[in-house]
Amino acid sequence: MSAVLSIPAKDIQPRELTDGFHLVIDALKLNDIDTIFGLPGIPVTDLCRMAQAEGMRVISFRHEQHAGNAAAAAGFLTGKPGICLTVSAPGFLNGLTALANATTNCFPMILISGSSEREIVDLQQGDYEEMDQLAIAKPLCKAAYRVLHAEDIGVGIARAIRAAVSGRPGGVYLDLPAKLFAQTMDAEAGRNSLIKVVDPAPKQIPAPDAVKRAIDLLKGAKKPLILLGKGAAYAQCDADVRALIEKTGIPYLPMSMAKGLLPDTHVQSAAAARSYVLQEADVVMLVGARLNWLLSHGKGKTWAQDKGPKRFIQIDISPTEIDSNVAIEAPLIGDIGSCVAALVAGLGTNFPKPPTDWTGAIAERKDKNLSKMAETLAKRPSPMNFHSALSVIRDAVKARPDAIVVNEGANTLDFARSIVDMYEPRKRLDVGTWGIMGIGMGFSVAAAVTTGKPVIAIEGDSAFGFSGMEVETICRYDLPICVIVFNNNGVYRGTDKNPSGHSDVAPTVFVKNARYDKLMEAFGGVGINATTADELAKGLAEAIASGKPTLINAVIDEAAGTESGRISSLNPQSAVKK
Ligand code: ADP
Ligand code: TPW
Repeated sequence: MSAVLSIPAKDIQPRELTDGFHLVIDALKLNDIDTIFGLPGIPVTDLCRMAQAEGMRVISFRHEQHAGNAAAAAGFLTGKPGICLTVSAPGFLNGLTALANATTNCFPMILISGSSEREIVDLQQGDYEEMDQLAIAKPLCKAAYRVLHAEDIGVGIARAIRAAVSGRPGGVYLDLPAKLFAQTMDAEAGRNSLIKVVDPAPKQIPAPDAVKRAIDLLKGAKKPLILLGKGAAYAQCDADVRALIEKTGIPYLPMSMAKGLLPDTHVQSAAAARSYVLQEADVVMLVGARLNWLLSHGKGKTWAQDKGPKRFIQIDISPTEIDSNVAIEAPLIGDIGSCVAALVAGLGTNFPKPPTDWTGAIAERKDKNLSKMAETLAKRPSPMNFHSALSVIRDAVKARPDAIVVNEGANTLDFARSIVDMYEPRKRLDVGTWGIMGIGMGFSVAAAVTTGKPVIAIEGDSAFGFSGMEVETICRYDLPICVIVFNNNGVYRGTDKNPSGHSDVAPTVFVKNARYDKLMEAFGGVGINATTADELAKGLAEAIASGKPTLINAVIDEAAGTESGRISSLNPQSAVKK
């Protein structure tokens, strides 16, 4: 008999144990992740409770899609993966749209979902919430992993973090079966199994010859243009981006979520002459922006392709993005911080300023368009239209440039993007690459939770409806969010008629004169019904000053705006005349 076994039972010290629940929490905390956005239920209810008990912020939502959107926005704002936690099958599926949207937009997030018993799921024996979640998630995100043993939790979370933030950021799915949470192991072995991820998003330094190629092309340009995309905002190298723009003197256009990287009022911003510069430029440098539909794929009328092809420089971390739509003459592969710093260093002291006939022509068009816009914004029609309501918000953001603007809708989006100037980086969150509706309240909650700054959500009435129930979440956590619903009684406008004579209203029409403000009041927030620009201005100023959850129902002319806003041309047309 061995000596160990001869120790009397009363003298054996119980060993300290840990379990799956605690290992997940410890692994997240070890990697400086302090917030979970989620929705409790079997098998993650205790995980939510314990995470809170262990000092994490656990923000519970009313629907997983909004928790997922919050995680994605937190990822964009902080550069750390946002965490969304859901239950199995339906909860997982509800979170999946947000995961796919995050991946599409290159935002780092991790969707962690509980799942049912593998043995039963794989034999399809009908478990509670049975679903092969890993297989379903895989094509919709950047990476997907499942952890079956408590001792692998550290590795699973480390891999998920690295996959989310390294290279082109994106969404990662982490499948945690219910049984894993209760698995126990020795506490010290558990601690030792965790991994603190070292250098999760390693710098990628561009090759010197690629830098030289880009600078040479820029130098030779007669009409150069720089396009800043949300990748440049995400990269958090604001001073270098500004130095690149200002040292070269090249006019630039910000994509919507790159607004504020430099103040929209910057003398080199060509936003107010957008169509002109896209058509006229001869060399275009893309910085963290893809030539997708939002940029008309780099071809066609928008780019005056008939006048000859443009020459492109593209900075991106993803080598396969290059040549995706048109030929890129000078690809610059690396992280934007390193690439922009290398360009700035390579400019030297005698980099030629762009020709004054180019900058002068832009300035002339800008001045004309801006004074036309100022005239429109000064009008005070009754009822309000998009311009008069947005001019009020424009002033409010000017007064509080640290406020974060969240924006969705069709006309509400298009007009706000061009009317509401942004002054600081990463202050604008919107529908992104998909033009997805439903990000409003999730993004707003994340913005408030991660920054503590005031949030102004500019929402079409249809857009708001996708996540409207989360006003309860906003009130529950007492977040400084002012939601402004542009209420024009329908999807796009509220004027459609049912041609059939049936009493059903047209498919784009909502209940007339709805009072969205009452929704906020139902949960203890402040509701305001604004029928004039003055009422809107007063309500918004009070909301920002008080920091109280507020919803302003801004009554907008139901005939204002256009179908689908600025992208009407994407609507397929029927050839059949009735
Ligand atoms: P926008 O919609 O503003 O035009 P996109 O989402 O189309 O922007 O493009 C963002 C691009 O930025 C993506 O191609 C992505 O690979 C790239 N990107 C994201 N983060 C970085 C980074 N840190 N360094 C370099 N490129 C990045
Ligand atoms: C997930 C299609 C694009 S814009 C929009 C819808 C339904 C709403 C427009 O009405 P709204 O805006 O918000 O009242 P406004 O400013 O013109 O008055 N489902 C998803 N995403 C999209 N993009 C749609 C549907 C859509």
